[in-house]
Amino acid sequence: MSRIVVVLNGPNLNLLGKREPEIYGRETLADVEAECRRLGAELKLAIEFHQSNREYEIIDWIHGARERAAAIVINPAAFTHTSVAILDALNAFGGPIIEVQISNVHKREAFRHLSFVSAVASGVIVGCGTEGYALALRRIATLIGEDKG
Ligand code: CA2
Repeated sequence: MSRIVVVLNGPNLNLLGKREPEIYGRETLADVEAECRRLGAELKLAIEFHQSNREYEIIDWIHGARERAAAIVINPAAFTHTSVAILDALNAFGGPIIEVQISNVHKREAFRHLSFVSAVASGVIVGCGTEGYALALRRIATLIGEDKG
């Protein structure tokens, strides 16, 4: 059984740690990727990590995960609140999906309270900072079970 986990990041998350640290913290996306790879090795998960500012690229990575990856971790960033296209792509993926929101979107503007992605997610991690990615990987390891070699 596949232990590939595709970790997807939406628009502007390339700026993580470089602006608005009071909302998103001081870790950069490279720090987040390094921690996902470190924890992935511990949990015997093969991490594929991507970020894009383009909706179609995120959709293509979701399609590429079908029948190949065990799970998807996704922070769609602003596309969370707008993208039926990403929801439709995720609906065609068979495995578990964990949505991560770095900030507590429910404490923020009303337009951030709606997530199209939550409708298809197995779990949602909100407001735990960049630690949310590690929590998501641990949840996936629980859902897919241990590596029996
Ligand atoms: O809290 C989250 O994870 C968000 O997905 C982040 C998005 C925002 O649009 C969502 O409502 C909630 C924004 C990502 C942009 O990240 C930046 C990081 C540093 C500086 C500027 C933007």
